[in-house]
Amino acid sequence: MTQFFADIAPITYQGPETTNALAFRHYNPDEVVLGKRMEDHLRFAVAYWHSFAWEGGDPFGGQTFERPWHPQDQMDRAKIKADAAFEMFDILGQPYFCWHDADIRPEGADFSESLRNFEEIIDYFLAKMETRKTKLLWGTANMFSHRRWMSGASTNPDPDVFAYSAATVKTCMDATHKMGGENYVLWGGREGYETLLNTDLGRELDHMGRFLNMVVEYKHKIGFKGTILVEPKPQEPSKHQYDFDAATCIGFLRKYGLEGEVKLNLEQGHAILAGHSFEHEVAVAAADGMLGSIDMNRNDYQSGWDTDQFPNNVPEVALTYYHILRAGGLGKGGTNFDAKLRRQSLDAEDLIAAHVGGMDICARGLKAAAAMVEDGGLDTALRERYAGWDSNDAQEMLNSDFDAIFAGVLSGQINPQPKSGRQEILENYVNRFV
Ligand code: XLS
Ligand code: NI
Ligand code: NI
Repeated sequence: MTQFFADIAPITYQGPETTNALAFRHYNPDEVVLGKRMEDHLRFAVAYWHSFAWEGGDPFGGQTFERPWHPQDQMDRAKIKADAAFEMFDILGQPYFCWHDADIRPEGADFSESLRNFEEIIDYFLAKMETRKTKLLWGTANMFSHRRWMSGASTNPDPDVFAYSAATVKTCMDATHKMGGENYVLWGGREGYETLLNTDLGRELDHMGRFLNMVVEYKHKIGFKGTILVEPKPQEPSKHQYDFDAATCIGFLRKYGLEGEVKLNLEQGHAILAGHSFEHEVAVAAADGMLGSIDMNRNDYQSGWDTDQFPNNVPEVALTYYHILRAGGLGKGGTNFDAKLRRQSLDAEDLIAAHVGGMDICARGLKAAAAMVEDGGLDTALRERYAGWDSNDAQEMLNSDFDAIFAGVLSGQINPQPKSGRQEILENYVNRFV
């Protein structure tokens, strides 16, 4: 036992009426929602980087947190960090967690030392996982923090960095595979540009497309059964990122022949940065069968950067899970809290409370979404709105051509009559559930 979470008992479900600040009011893992346990719907994951590697810095100031595993440059402290992380997983009953290589091991003097550190920590994790329920939702490579990645990883103008990226992703895929990870994620924070004055955009996209094909080829070579996921984000840290949003990623995957192999990991804050709602991103991915997993956080609507706060808005979360349920659920994906404390939230208790609150908000959202699915009101409204397309004439029109359609319209048989979109009525309907 580390002393970090010493006074905090495992969190239990106590129902909506409890006044206990460290209890679940809505997240009841065994409660059955639409025929499935809540835990199996939501598949929560802790993000190692925000909860254990981030030190509380922002662009104007450095570290605010003081943790027993700081500074994070030694293997013994990386193990103390792992001990604390797994204690938190136990306290919360977390089914999953996610890591970047750089979150879990200190950087070595060269590639091989970094790899040795990484492999030692992976084995340290594996020993802990033998006696616990917590599994790996996904692993990923941090190819954006160290200065070598400043001009990109697979899109770097320097082929040596492409090579370093390939070797790095190979090691992270190997570790994810060894840990039984259910997905592997690629988020390209520096895969984009600062200025087009120094950027050959077409060449960089081709390199990224080839790189992602190598990821898929390697997945099959080692027999990894998890899903490869790309995580869209429009900007930050790069001025422009190639994986801008779900629609852009889907076009990219098609262009490079990857649509059957790669799905999307969608993040709420990234959706907002791209000028979308989260449910828009989920609906776009679902429409193409590319919904993989979600990173759950919320962004500040005023600040214009990725604030990565824990979710606390039930209506937003409910509509997101509504679209997830309508798409058949998260499958092998999950709800990863890619969310961090505010830098003034110094205590171990803050870290637990943030997750408890996030899990409760998601549970409330899921229950509201499930109630809407069961009630079927939105489905009925959609069916009625598109009912005209159920007729044979309408279906035949899709197989005809402009001349045939033109003849029908000219004859006066077709005379469109506008109908209400009923938006306010539908918004009022949703408010009955959230
Ligand atoms: C950053 C991203 C990152 C990915 C994993 O904004 O959300 O945390 O989820 O590299
Ligand atoms: Ni993010
Ligand atoms: Ni993310």
